[in-house]
Amino acid sequence: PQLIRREDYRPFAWNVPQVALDFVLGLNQTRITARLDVERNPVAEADPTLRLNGDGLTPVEIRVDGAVVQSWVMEGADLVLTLPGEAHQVEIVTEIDPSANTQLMGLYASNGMLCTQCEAEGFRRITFFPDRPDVLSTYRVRMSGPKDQFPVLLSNGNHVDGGESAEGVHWAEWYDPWPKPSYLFALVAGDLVARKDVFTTMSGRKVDLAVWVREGDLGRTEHAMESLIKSMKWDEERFGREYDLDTFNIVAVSDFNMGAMENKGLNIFNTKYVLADSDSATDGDYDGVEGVIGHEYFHNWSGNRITCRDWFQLSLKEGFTVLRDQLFSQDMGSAAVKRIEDVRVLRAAQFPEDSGPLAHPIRPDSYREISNFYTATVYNKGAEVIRMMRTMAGEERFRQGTDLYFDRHDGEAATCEDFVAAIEEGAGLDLAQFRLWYSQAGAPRVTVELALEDGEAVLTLQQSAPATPGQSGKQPMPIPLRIALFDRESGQHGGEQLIVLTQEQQSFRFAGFDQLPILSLNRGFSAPVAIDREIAADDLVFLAARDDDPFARYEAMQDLIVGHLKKAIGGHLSDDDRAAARAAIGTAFRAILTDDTLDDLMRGELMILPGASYLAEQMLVSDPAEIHAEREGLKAWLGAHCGAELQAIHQRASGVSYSRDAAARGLRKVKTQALVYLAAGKPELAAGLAQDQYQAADNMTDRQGALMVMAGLESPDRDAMLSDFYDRYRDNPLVVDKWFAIQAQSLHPGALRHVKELAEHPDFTLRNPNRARSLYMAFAAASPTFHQADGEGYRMIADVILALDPINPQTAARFVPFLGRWRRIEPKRAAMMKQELERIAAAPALSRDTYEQVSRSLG
Ligand code: B3K
Ligand code: ZN
Repeated sequence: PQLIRREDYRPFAWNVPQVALDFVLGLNQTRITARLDVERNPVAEADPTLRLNGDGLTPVEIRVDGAVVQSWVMEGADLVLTLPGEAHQVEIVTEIDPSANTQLMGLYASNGMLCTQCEAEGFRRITFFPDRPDVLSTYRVRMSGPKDQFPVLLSNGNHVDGGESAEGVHWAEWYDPWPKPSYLFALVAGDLVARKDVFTTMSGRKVDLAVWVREGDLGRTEHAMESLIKSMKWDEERFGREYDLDTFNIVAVSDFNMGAMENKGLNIFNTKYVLADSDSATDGDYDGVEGVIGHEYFHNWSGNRITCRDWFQLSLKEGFTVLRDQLFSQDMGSAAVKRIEDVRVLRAAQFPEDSGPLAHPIRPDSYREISNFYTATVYNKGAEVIRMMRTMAGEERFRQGTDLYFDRHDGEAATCEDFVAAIEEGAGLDLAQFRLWYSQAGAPRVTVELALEDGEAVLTLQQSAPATPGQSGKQPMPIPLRIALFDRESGQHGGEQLIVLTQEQQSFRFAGFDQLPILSLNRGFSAPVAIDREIAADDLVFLAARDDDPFARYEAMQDLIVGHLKKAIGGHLSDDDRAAARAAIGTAFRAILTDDTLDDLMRGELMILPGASYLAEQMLVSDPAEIHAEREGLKAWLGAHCGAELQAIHQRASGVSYSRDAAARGLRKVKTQALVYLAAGKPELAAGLAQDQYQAADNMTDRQGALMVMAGLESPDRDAMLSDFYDRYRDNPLVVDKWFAIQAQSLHPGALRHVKELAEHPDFTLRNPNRARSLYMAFAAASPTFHQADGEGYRMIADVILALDPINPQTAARFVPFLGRWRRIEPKRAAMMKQELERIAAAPALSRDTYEQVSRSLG
């Protein structure tokens, strides 16, 4: 497959101001007539050929200006026409079989309904078209089909007309007045019901809102609708963005490759991010729904009104929209807890990507398959990069920057450079050097030294960025660090400051210290960097207990634990040293468990141990079994050492009836956290408590928490609890997904065997992405047995990739990074992982998606 380069971008030779699509719908056969008004693009190099992308299509009929033509050619999958004049009308008929579309890209059937997914390049599986984000058109869409099968017919924009055309056949016409690229096109036809509401925008316009689901799911749509209304309001208040159509539709679909899609006026969602009620959704699921509904809604401005010039600019819409959804969730709940969660996600998913074979800048330079670049780097690091601009500008000036961006580029297909230039001007920042964050991959490492010189605290920082594929010798980048210096006597600091490290090495001096202060650094995680510093365990214990920045407090606790585990994993600890380190951690941990000033949501956050993948990041090469053993060992020690406090927490949190307020959520969080530690330290006691928690549960958070803990134990009650859960929820696919995932990611030593057995379960299928992920993604990401010494976990995941690739390449390719980390794993396992990658590479007819990921991982 061909390598596509950012520097090769050229505008398209033709504009397509208007598109009219006519769909004659059927599950097994849909006929599409596409009428494109095309005219030469004055800013592009003149070219009489019109190249229309296709993927698996054959033209049934082609007309130019009303007359059938034969003078077209196929070049690969694309259709090429030669057009003599300045402007023409091109009409193309195609036929497709949605029921055979297992890739879930383009128009496909799901559960008897029809729906679309076009980003990034799915539209070309429906009709021939310049399927690139810089070709913007207005769309008029007519659909017709059997009324009993497809009573609801939806597309982008506003419903303009409809009726019955024959006995039992009806049609609808939708018109979207906002020019958009083809990737934002959407269509839904099916037997659906809606929860409806109305939103009045800031200028007083009424918008009809609807959340469409299958009939039995209507009772689980309240939270989605509330989240949508909150999002609309929030975007008006925080970013001055108003909605721009008369209708906003959300449709929930159970077969979906990712979370959701921001199609103009018609968002299509994975059911996982729409449906929620207390019986079937955890607190985390509720947050997921709110966050994703917000994210897709916010795309209406950051993505749809202003879209991307080309796919290399993906972070323009995704990084910015992730930042917007993060800020939204911060405002809707606990800002501190949300920030910690976002950093945890970044460290678990993005840091490993940035330090492995798939590392790429947030604005990549080349790709073979764009689906592979919807990554944690483009999304989450992209958000961090924009957050840094916001930190440097301050909230108000940042808003002036985004206002300018929205004003200046409304209606355009823009670039990351356009965004940076608008923020630079609007916020009044100099971002010349900052632009390196868009072009350099890899997380910078900052080394820290603090010294006392003549009554001044001298902070010396040094930055270095690791080499990444295709990039060595990096330049220093501006790194904004929020810091505070705590006086040892008073335990206070004299105010937070923002310093920006711009050089490779730089010293900052702070007057008025006759004793070395305790440094609180990168508060709020103001920069997405790794910090390297020697700091006394006592100072970390102080910060973990006393820092007034909640993130810094969390970080101190993490540092304390990471520092210890790193040494322990290397086997460099004497028994005495281990005991001393554990004692320090135990002191800090107990303080967290018993601090009355902490709210429980925050307490629950502070209790979480650094994840295995974050720990692995700290070492050049590591042994997953050692990491697991040391991490679990510490957990067990804490569980035993703080057993009484943990039990007290569990008891305090039990018997409180369900509510969604922060206090009740906090209690549920610490309840299961306490159980997790007790399970490690006092397994028999924990099994009993898990049983109580499960039986008493009046909500999914408690029930799932208890089951998760039980699934990791060798308890006689384990099987019964798992069966009970399954029997109770067998008709709810999202909860059955949980049931698969809980077993796949459990701490049980037999997890690999369980996964193999579950693959034979009648409810298991590779064809549904949620289900495939619930078993195998959960396993590869979390089960210690993925790294089983005999390589069986690696073999199984490689087999899954090979089996899934012909069905759904996009989803198959998502499993490759788990094997791709081989260079960072101890040699024996590394060899086995590499061997599996080679086995995949050797398979015939590999998809572009999987081929690209495997070859980068081996390269
Ligand atoms: N923009 C879509 C992602 C599409 C992924 C295509 N492989 C959802 C989102 O980020 O909002
Ligand atoms: Zn997005």
